[in-house]
Formats: sequence, C-alpha cells, structure tokens
Amino acid sequence: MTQTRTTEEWQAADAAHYLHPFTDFKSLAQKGSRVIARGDNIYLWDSDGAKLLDAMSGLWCVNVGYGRQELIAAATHQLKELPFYNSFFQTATPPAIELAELLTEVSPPQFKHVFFSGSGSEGNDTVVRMVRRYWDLLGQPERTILISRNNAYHGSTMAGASLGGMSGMHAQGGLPIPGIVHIEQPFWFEHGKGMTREAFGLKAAGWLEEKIVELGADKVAAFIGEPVQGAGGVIVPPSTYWPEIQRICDKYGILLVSDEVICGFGRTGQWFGCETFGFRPDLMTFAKGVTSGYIPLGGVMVGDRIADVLIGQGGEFNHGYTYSGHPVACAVALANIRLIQRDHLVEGVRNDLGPYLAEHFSALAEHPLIGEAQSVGLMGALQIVRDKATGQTFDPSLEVGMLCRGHCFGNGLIMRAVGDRMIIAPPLVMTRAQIDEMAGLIRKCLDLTLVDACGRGWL
Ligand code: PXG
Repeated sequence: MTQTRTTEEWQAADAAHYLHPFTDFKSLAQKGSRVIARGDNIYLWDSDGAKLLDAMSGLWCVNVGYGRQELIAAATHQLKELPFYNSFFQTATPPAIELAELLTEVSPPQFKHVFFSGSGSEGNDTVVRMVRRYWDLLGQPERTILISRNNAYHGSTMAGASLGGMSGMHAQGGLPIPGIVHIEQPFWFEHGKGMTREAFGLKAAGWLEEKIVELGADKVAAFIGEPVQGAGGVIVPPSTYWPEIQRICDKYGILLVSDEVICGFGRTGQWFGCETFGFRPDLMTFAKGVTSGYIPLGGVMVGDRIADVLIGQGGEFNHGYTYSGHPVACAVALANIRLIQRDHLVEGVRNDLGPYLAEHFSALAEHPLIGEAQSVGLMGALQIVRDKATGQTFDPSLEVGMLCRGHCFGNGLIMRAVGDRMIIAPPLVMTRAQIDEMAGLIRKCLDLTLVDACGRGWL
C-alpha cells in the first residue's frame, strides 16, 4: 500500500471507525494511534518516518524479521495456485498435508498429528474440546476440569480467556466458563521471596497437587501452562517447576498441555519451550511463530496418547474452522519453518544470541531501577523497583512502566510494559551488533526513567 495520507488523516479515520483490541476506545480516540507503516529486518517505520527497533517481534511473532522474500514468494505462489480450499468434507490441500508432516518432524517425538486453527485462541478452544472428548471416549465423561494459572494468557475467545488467568478479562463477559479453575503462578519475585528459586519452584508445582486433591483427580482432565508466561510479564519459572508438574500429572494420569504460542519455534533456544524446561506434554498449542506472523495460523500438536484414542476409537470430532489448514497460511508456514531450519535460527538462539542477551541482562540488572532481570533464549524481563535493596515496587498508580515505555518509543525502541515489568522478545534473526544496539537503547530509557522518578520525588 502506498502512503496516501498524513499521520493526522490516518489518526482521524482510525478514531472515527476502528475499535482496537484491548483498548480504551475513548482515550485512544483522544490521543491518536501511532500508525506503523513499514518494516524491514528488525526495524519498523511509523507514518512520520520515525525508525523503531522492534524488540517485541510485532506481537511475539515476527521471528524471522520483516520483509523475507521466501515467505512472500510462498504466499504469492499459493495464492495463484489455490487461494482457498477447506479440509472439512474428506478433502485436503497439498500445503496443509505437507505442513502437518513438517510440524511433526520439528516437534518432540510423541507428536505425530496436528489439528489446525486460525489463531492461538482457537487452538486453545480446540484443546478444551479435545481433552474432554478424550476422557469421554475413555468412559470418564466426568473428567472435565482444566486447571490453569493466575496471570496466564491463553487467548481472548470465551474458552481462551477462561483458561487465561487475567481477572480483568474474566470480569467482562461472565468468565470463566464452567470447568476451568486456576492456581497461583510460579512467579518467584512476587510469591517466592525468602526461598531459593529451586525450593519455590517445587512449592509452586505443589499447588497443582493440592488443587487436584481438593477437586478429586477423577474430575480433572488436564493442566495447561505456558512454559514461560509471556503476556503475564515474561515470568521464567524456576528450573524445578516443570519437571515437578510433569511428575504430578503422571501420578494422577492428568493430561499436560503446553501453550507454545509464544515459546514455540525457537524463542527459548529449542524448537519448543517444553524442551527447554524438560517436560513432555500431551498437547501443544501453537500460533504466532509458525508463520512468523506473516499470515494468521494456529493449531494444536496432538500427542500419541490422545491421537491413539481419538483415531483408534473412531467417531466424528465435531469441531473445526473454515480456515483450519488454510493453504496460503500453510504455504507460508512451510517457507518459514524451512528458513528457520536452513539458517539454524534455533541453534543460533541457544548457543549464541540467548547467552549474549543474558550477558547484557546481567549488566542491566545492576541498574538502580532494576530489581530482577531474567531472560531465556530471546525473551526477557526487567522488573523496575523503587528500592533495589528490598525489591519494593513503585505504587502501581504512578505507572512507571508506561513512563519507561514512552521513553522507549521516543528513542526508537519498541519494548512492552506489563505493569512495571519491561519485556522484550526480539526477532530471532538479530545480530550481536543489533543486540548491543537494543541493550544500549534499553539502558538509555531506564536512565531517563530514573531521572523522571527522581525529578517527581518518587524515589
Ligand atoms: N496463548 C498464548 C501463550 C499467547 O501468548 C494466545 C494463546 C492467543 O493467540 P491469538 O493468536 O488468538 O491472539 C496468545 C496470544 C500481549 C499479548 O499483551 C499477547 C498475545 C496476544 C495479544 C497480546 O503480550 N498472545
């Protein structure tokens, strides 16, 4: 699209007609949107021509960076060949079949089947229906409850938002839907002070066992979690957490679901986050990085334990979406995954870029405003605190995180604020020099935030 309007004209039309997701419509209409017009590699340009380093990969998805000809060519070719056909009535398309095959190659060995959706939320809706169908087929229809965690994010559909642990989302629309319960998250900084991280990890996993015992194991269908909570603020769990969760699920025969929508496709330095954190899920939800966000696609990898029952017992699974296995989306995913393989991007994150980012984060941890710096692979969080010695945080109403985020935008860096936790998930194609550039910008913005906080008498 060519730029045909001024920023003011874009903003006026936007305010007049466009209701944005997760947005206070009234206040945005008064302020005006920032219009992002173009992207290349890890950089974006807004409608005023200002250049921004995109340390969030769009929305945790543009893992191979902007402007990749391989993906564009794959989409163009497939649009010409066959822009759409469905997979409902005993039909399929070559890209969907080929992608199903390739996904099972890059997934852990228990995954030989996939169910496609159009997004991560739809993938998690599929999870809810599939785990209940599984127990039903096994003659245990009362086994319906899914256990999730506070401050989890699993999407915005009725089931996705119910699985998520965001109280603001539950408050709108009468959620959660029945049969979904939550335990506390494994967030050491908030809940584990005074314990070692390892001891806290075991304690946090123990909350799952307590909940199972309270509900009765014969009522519990599955446990779902993100290997690292993304939207919740890049909460990296202690190393002891997931192996203990696995042990508990095994002990009670409960299905384990890994929501890999953010962690999948190399983000943590392995193809999937469950491999980094040492657990063996029965289902994996994916989206975002499967196409690097170039086109919408999601789905669920279905492990043998479940596939054997769903396929073996027969009977129709009454579930699916018009765009399940969309041929253009699948063609782009194929090109994206082949590019990740060809350029060894997962190994690059694991052996080079992840450790290099961690070095920068260790240095940033020394900043007077930072109480905790955590990273795994190419995702990380910097927790802003008022008192470094005690870890005391600022009054949330001061919105220090938003202040810092404003400095980021003003200085050419896109970083997110979750409360006072500054988070990044940059593209996996970064160079070391670009990581240096990003870390330098982060430090500059923290310094500016510190000056503000001092000037306003908050410190
Ligand atoms: N699971 C996880 C772990 C996610 O991060 C979804 C499911 C839902 O995917 P779709 O494609 O339906 O959006 C997500 C999405 C944020 C933010 O504020 C994060 C997401 C979406 C929107 C905002 O960080 N993640």
